[in-house]
Amino acid sequence: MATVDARDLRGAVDRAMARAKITDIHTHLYAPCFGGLLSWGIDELLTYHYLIAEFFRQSDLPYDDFWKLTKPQQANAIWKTLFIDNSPVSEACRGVVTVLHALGLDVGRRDLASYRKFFASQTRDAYIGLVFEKAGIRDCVMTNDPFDDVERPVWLNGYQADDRFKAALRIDPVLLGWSKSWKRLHDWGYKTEHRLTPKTLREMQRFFREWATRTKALYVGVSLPPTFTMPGSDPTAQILERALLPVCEELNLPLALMIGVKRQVNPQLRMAGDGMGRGSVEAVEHLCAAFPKNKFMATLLSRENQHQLCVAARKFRNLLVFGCWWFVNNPSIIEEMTRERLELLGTSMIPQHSDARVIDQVIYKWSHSKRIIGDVLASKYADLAASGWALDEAELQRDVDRLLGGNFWSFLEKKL
Ligand code: FIX
Ligand code: ZN
Repeated sequence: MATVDARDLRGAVDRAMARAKITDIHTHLYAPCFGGLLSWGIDELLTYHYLIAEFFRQSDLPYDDFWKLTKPQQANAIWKTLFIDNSPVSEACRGVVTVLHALGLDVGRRDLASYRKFFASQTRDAYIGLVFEKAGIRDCVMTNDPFDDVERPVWLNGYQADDRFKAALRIDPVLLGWSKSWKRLHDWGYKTEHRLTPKTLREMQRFFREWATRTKALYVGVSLPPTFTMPGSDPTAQILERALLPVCEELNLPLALMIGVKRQVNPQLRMAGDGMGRGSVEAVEHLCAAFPKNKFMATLLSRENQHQLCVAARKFRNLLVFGCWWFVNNPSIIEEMTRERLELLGTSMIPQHSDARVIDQVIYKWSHSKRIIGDVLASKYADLAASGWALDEAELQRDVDRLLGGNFWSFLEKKL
């Protein structure tokens, strides 16, 4: 292939990104067989918990009065408050505008009723294909929770594979709430008790093994509070060390550590009520060093953790940094994180995931992020070109393919 023209680096990056088969490695989307768990459409977009948090900043409506509204009524209130009475400049608000525009709807009319008519004319399964195509993603990874009473029965009886929706086994209740979750495992036939006896640990491992196998999980995931530390004698540390990590090593499954979430800092906001704090990169370093045959993916919620996490990743080949998670998934911070990652890690990282909860969101989360990632990548290539480096088009495509999916899939294959 030809050398990339240094005057057209940005265009070449865009074309490479358009050709890339993107894997969205962390979402809250669901395959069609999970029915109503898969959210889509304008009222779901408008009642996304990010927008609910922003709504309450601009409205004096009592929390309980909002929660009594139907979803369309909530969407109407959010639309009026955040899009009509105020300009939708926040990332989550702009995302809705991006989605409507990408679907060919006239956002200039600001006519919510007409948008509802469009969505009402869609069939869900055809719409999924349209959204994936517009977002330019090939497949995504779900967040699969055996403790979810709606999701679990589908896995036990009724799951239908859809290659666009891969699984990840999410086990927060085990790692963070063992005092309660041991009983649920016991009800499901695992001989567990609250005390972490050898038998309980063996049965917990059977649970991990059976669910990782049942779901064909690509990785195991957990979100952890800013206070998460390792090593430790607390149940979280003990379960990680003595039960979960040996199974992850046995099955060659990465453990995705998502650190920094403070759940329910304002319970009146319900799912919108989670906050964040600065986490401990030392805990990640300890795990990578103490478990050299385990693979770890990590994303941290605090901007203040990002540089240290990149340096930690330079020390451990069993650590793969990924995404601009949640409260750092904003253009100003995505730009900074992508730049420092490329400067410290080269292309050995995963710049983004969407965390989409409503399938339409992948359109905006990816278009907004690809623009920023493309800008930063092109600027790094320009720096190279300024030093005389001639970039081959095939090399550019190779880099982009790796960043947008390839690094993830090769990390899954990696044997330590
Ligand atoms: O723990 C997580 O997977 C978080 O991403 C979610 O809890 C959070 O609600 C979210 O969707 C953020 O984008
Ligand atoms: Zn998430």
